Amino acid sequence: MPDLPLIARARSHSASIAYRTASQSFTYQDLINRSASLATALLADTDDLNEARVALLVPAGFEYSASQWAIWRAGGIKVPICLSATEPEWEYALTDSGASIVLADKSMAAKIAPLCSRLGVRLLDIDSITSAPSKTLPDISPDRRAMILYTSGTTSKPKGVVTTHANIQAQIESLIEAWEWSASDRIPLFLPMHHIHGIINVTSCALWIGALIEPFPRFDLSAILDRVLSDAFTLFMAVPTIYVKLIQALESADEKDRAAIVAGFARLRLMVSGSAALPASVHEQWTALTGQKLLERYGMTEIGMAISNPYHGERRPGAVGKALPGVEIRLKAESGAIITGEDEPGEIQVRGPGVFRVYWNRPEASAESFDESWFRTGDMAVLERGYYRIMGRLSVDIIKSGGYKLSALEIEAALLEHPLIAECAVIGLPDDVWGEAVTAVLVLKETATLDLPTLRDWCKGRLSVYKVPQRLLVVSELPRNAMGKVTKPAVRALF
Ligand code: MCA
Ligand code: AMP
Repeated sequence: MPDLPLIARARSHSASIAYRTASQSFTYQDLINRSASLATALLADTDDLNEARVALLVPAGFEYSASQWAIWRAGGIKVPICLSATEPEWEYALTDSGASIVLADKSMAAKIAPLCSRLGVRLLDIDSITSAPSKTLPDISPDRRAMILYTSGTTSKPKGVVTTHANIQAQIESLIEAWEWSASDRIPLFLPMHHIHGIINVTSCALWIGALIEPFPRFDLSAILDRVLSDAFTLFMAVPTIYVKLIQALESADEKDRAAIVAGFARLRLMVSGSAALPASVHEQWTALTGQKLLERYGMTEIGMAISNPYHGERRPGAVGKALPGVEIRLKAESGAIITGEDEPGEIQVRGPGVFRVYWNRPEASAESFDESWFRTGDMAVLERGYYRIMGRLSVDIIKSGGYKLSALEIEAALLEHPLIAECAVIGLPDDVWGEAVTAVLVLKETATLDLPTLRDWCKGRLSVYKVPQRLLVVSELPRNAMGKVTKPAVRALF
């Protein structure tokens, strides 16, 4: 039976190193073998998972990718969930996706076991699975659904973005071509593995081409800088917040250290920024420090990467470049007209083989997100001298903080559970490090008082750390329009 293309490709570079840490290396053959064992355990006494949803709760690294391949080779749909999410957030992802299995490593398994037993979900601890004899694995067609990624949007709760194997392959091949990935590339991995940036741009591209990944348990600045110094990498991909943190670190380093680290960065073949707007000032500061011109690109969970500055040619600060290979872009004006010239802003709409199928179990939201065959991103852009420039989002209820997309509505719903909060409005305010800072404007119940540390403390266990408000303003009433509706621009004007 034919292998999934990514497995067939891995066989062709089976002896190369796929993952390397300070203490261990794993080859592509190790990935093939380990994923076969895990797939066998997942299948138990069935022949095919037939698109059963398998939630993945494994830290970034060899075992994560082996687990991902195992789910796919067994015929399941991978639902990666955030390692640091709260129990209510995990419960939502498991119940919304209808996951029947959770695949976790030993330490995460211990944390999620009570939830699994409450929900009646099978929990498989990968550390308890040694090299089981591998059974015959099912034939997987490219049209089969492969992944559900939860993304926040204009609805309170995150929606599950469903992509097929063919969608994922198209997303990978587009980046391999545009950014000239090769088997000799080496890339650090420090991004979360429940979002496309870490899953597709870093690991899937690397594993497709036979490159090497060096995983870090978290964004550990000094460990990463150490490895940059040792020329461990050829490629580097990060969100703008990380570049801001790198600049701060370099500026506070002593002269000798700074010169050595800067020289390390200067030797990289390519450094990419994305997931949120890279301020032109950060782009320029990075070039001034290292001589590297960051390549900024634009993407979205629903479509993969869509627009990119070129690998060869001008990388323009403040702009995201042109459509990537295989991706069609159009701008649609508020009037409904398709924009054909430059300098006129419109909504970015995207078409191509990488674009997702539907939101899981949400036919209405799925239908609304397409304009005929074009996906409506909700982002505004303008074409200037041949390059797209992102102007912002159509919805005020979407916040981007540290590269994470957050729903103001979801945070508001959580805050309204607080016994002292009568009303609230959540907005994102510009922030030099995080891009936007989650900001809560509250009306408290009579005579109540609440300060930011107390509110943040209360949020722990309810909201992931990056959703917890960073700023707080208490008011006696929220600004409303004539219809009585809270108006976010007026809330913003309070600052
Ligand atoms: C954490 N902290 C924050 C935030 N997050 N403060 C303000 N705003 C935030 N968003 C605080 C914590 O409360 C903590 O405070 C301190 O920062 C350290 O927290 P930690 O989580 O350890 O932070 P970090 O490790 O330094 O994380 C920063 C990070 C991370 C590495 C930039 O946010 C990250 O990995 N972001 C990437 C997300 C991503 O991959 N997005 C791509 C989505 P205290 O010290 O007081 O406790 S995919 C996408 O967008 C599309 C497809 C695309 O185009 O890529
Ligand atoms: P996500 O849902 O996490 O995939 O986030 C996708 C969103 O991130 C897009 O709709 C944009 O709003 C934003 N985004 C991604 N890349 C960029 C970029 N280079 N510049 C501005 N916004 C970006």
